[in-house]
Amino acid sequence: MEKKEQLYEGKAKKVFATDDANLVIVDYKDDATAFNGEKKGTITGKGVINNVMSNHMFQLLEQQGVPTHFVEQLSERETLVKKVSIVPLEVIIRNISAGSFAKRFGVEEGIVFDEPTIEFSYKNDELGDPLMNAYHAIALKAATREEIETIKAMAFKVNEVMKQYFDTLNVILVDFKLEFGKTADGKIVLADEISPDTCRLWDKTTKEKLDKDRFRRDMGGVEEAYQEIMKRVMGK
Ligand code: U5P
Repeated sequence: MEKKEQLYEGKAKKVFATDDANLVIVDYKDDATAFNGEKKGTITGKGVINNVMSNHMFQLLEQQGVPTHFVEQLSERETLVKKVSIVPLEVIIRNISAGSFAKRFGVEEGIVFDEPTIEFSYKNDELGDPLMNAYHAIALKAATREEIETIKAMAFKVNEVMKQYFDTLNVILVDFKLEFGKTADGKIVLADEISPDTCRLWDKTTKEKLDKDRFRRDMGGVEEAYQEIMKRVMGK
């Protein structure tokens, strides 16, 4: 598969065209940002970890019946994926209070919910990804009602698969963000990435944070946390 011109550069990834119009190559960077790009830094080795871990998660989810954009890992940092148009929604599932939920509702972190929650934010950097509900998404033509129902069902399914999987690694899946894409034939598939950048992952025994909150909150031990998750996921 030939890597052609760069189509897009985001905060953590670059996307390149290939000689197949339906496939693109994602190239993961070590660049890290938080708070809508206000905080910038580098997490050495993050690109490799996020690439390998995302591909592992996407393959696990495919086995469990969740369609994803994943095609084939090409190198440590590069993966061939289906070309999709990204649905401009960030879909966040929470099992335990943390982050913006704890702040918005004035509660402490660590409250275990009886049921997972779902929320959407509008993918728009200029506006700071504002929170939105399904009606707003339909009004803005971000997605149709049917697409939103598909996305919701897929997101809860992803949660069930991932919660069980991380439990076997002695990790609690606190919350995470998903993005979905539409293929050329209009099918909704899971896209973007699943990594310590996009999930809150706590050690089950010590409750130690093993995710990007260590970078966001200047807690130190950022690289070590990413490596620890990689070790548990890949067994190395
Ligand atoms: N999250 C992202 N990207 C964002 C915002 C949030 O991946 O731009 C993820 C966080 O890593 C966390 C979840 O797992 O979504 C909820 O974040 P927050 O709304 O509590 O900040």
